[in-house]
Amino acid sequence: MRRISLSRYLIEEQRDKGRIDADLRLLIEVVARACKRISLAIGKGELGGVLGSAGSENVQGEVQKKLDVLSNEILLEANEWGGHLAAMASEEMEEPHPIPNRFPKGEYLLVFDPLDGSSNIDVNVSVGTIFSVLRCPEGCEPGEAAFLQPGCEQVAAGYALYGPTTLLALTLGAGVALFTLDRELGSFILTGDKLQIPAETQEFAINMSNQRHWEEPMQRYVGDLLAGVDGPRAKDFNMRWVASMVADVHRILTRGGVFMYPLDARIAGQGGKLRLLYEANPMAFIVEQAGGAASDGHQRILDIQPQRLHQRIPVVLGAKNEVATVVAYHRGN
Ligand code: AHM
Ligand code: MG
Repeated sequence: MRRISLSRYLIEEQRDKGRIDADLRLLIEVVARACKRISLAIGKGELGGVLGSAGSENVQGEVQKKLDVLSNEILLEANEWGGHLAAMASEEMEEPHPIPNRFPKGEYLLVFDPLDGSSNIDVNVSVGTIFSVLRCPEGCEPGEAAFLQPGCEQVAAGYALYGPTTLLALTLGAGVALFTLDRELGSFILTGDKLQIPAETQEFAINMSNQRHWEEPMQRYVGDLLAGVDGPRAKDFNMRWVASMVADVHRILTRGGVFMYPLDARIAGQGGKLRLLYEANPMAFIVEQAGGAASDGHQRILDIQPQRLHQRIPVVLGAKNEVATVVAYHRGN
């Protein structure tokens, strides 16, 4: 593997492969730079005074952590002035964030969950940033309607994982590349390319404590996994749950598996737990680009037409054959 920097990787994608234009290259560079700042802030922990609650709530009524607010501000500030964006939308803000008039505007829309898995911050467990890039439809004001595009329209998506190492996974629609942050150099260096998720797996990720609230097909599916070698699946399954989607999805990109956050009777009214635009779509794009699949239990996530900016949906993603099995249980097969 050529140990090239993210900058060189993006230049080659633009100049040699013609896959991206200069604005998209700049956009990804700026997002990556913002992720480095977030990584630094997280790394300081208690010493940086960034742990704990911010004393506010976001649009979904969830308590915001100081790092939720800080990460959101870092991403907004970094991306406002470059001239590559028409607007941004964030899990932490009710309305899309327009580009201030003093700056030029571009044709892209940036969507992000600035700090995913933030319940893990205070216990020093991995968290991440998830982002997705869309084109602003021509002649469309960059308000909420501009963002309501199905995930198959994404031109890029990625996540930064703030774990023992800080990683950046990126897709530009032609496979998934992985970069590791060299903390001394301050650069993301290519350490994985064309990542592939094996079609079969014996490992699943789900919050088992919600079992009694799931719909019948999911109860039956997980029940059959737990029955192991003596059950209908005739093999033993292992389970992992970090409760940071970025970390759980990254494990699946690294060693396979299936991740599920199904519909739950307590949250059925809101459609699920995870957000379509900020979490499900970018992760579904990445997983499909690595040969996996992503479904809401019935249909391909990337085909879903969003109705609202903060829409939530059930999510099943990872090993292609295992996702197909979950869909088959939902069909009653
Ligand atoms: P967040 O964006 O508010 O952090 O919520 C999303 C997170 C995901 O990272 C993770 O998969 C899930 O919520 C964990 O939920 P739970 O605490 O119910 O296990
Ligand atoms: Mg999140």
